[in-house]
Amino acid sequence: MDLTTLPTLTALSDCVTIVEKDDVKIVRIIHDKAVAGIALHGGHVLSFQPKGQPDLIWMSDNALFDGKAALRGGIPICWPWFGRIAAPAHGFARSTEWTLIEHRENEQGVIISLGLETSEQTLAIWPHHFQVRLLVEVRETLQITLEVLNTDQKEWTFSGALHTYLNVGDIRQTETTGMGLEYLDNLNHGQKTAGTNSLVLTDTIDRVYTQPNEQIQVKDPVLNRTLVVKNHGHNSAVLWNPWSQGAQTMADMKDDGYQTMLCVESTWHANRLEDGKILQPGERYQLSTTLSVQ
Ligand code: TA6
Repeated sequence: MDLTTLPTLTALSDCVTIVEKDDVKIVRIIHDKAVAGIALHGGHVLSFQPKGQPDLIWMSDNALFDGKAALRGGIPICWPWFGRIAAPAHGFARSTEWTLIEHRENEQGVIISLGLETSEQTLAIWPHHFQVRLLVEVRETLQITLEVLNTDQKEWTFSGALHTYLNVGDIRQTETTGMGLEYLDNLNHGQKTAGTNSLVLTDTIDRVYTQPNEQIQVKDPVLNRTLVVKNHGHNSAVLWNPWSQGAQTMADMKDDGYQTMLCVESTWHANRLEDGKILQPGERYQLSTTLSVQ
């Protein structure tokens, strides 16, 4: 997504400005090492372009920047749950306004910190007290860390994902390795299945890999690069592409949008809300992902 043409609302420093697209405010970073953008709506990374590279992140041309809907593409923050185990799907964090807490920069890059806390609105959906920080570190690589803190008197459980949409030249020529072998197949009632190490997609896929390698590699001969994804604090990694039949059902994705995207997600997966990761009062937990070009 080209952020450079969006008009500036406020300049926060030499590298960091607040810009606006339709009804969504965006923290825009223009640094020697990379250009990036994070929407305050959803705490959603929209773009990450290290110098000399096409965007690592895919954004839908039809994404709705109305400040209400979750944005299609980018890195949606799925929290406090992943999937459709409660409503709204993938939790409320991706469709809630976050606050800009801090920005820092040096010659290596820029660090942005966003926050989300309990409000009447969140309590109506999920009756627990929390504080969440999203640390976005924009350098030659992109690192995103979601840190959740239980500020309640009682324990609660959560699941979630950093639901990264990677930008690829042609999905049919893209080879993914490192997802591990065992997966739960969401296209077959979550059935536990044994897979292969190398994946070149020819149809829709929606899988929760339960034993991913430390590094996942996405080899893209069209853009002539290999993307490397390193996740931490996860219990699984999700691979998703809706293919043409899925894209046709989504108003915020063009029919051919699936051809240039692949979701590789850092996930804490649970089949039910109550089976999620337990967090005691005062306890913190971090889920992160790092993207780089090899
Ligand atoms: O992460 C894969 C997935 O959970 C799929 O099942 C698919 O529906 C996708 O996320 C997108 O979900 P969304 O609610 O953004 O349409």
